[in-house]
Amino acid sequence: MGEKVEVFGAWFSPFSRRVELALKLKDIEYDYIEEEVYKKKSDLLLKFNPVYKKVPVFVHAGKPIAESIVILQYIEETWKDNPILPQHPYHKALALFWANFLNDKVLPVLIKARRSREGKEREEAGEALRTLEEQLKGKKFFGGETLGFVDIVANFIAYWSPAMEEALDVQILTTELQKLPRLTQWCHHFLQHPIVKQTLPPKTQLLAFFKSQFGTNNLPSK
Ligand SMILES: N[C@@H](CCC(=O)N[C@@H](CS)C(=O)NCC(=O)O)C(=O)O
Repeated sequence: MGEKVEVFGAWFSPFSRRVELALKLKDIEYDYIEEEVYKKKSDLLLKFNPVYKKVPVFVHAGKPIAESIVILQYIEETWKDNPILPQHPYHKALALFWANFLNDKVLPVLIKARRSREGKEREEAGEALRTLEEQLKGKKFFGGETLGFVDIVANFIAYWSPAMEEALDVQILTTELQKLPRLTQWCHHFLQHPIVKQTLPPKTQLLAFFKSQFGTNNLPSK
């Protein structure tokens, strides 16, 4: 497949890094274009993702696709080598179910709990994380022995959310993880993966960015 592959991303974005991780796992060469999403979005980004105006945007042979999970599915269907999803339709559907659970449930409840710092939101986050803990019974990664689609989507649990908590001096995920040995082990395996390591932004830079962007002065009062 000789057509041009481009990723419009942001260095700090876990969503952009999901796409880069999938491409690296499949050994696909791509051009990376850094977007200043919180300063000035480029005309090209607005043209390619007029609905959400967010990164990542994946452009294959000039054709844009937005939303990291949709992009990952496209990559998987286009480049069949080194699959990241199971082949069987049922197992594939389950992987997509858990990927969506991570994006639509776990991520929002962690953000909500971090903002409110109240018991109810904390409990909701704990419950979502315990559900993930159950999924890891007898497994190294969500997909089994090798890192796959669900692990890629879960990247924020291992790196970005703990960094955000450190930057903002909140302990939601960090506290829950102490009670969740499988998820803690999963974080460890994920972070130790040689290709994952290539996609993690430098910690000090990330902490400084989170502090400046989302620090106390920028948080809603409740
Ligand atoms: N659901 C999207 C989320 C993408 C997203 O939130 N991107 C952020 C950067 S981490 C962004 O571009 N924000 C710019 C904005 O909100 O205007 C995905 O999975 O790709």
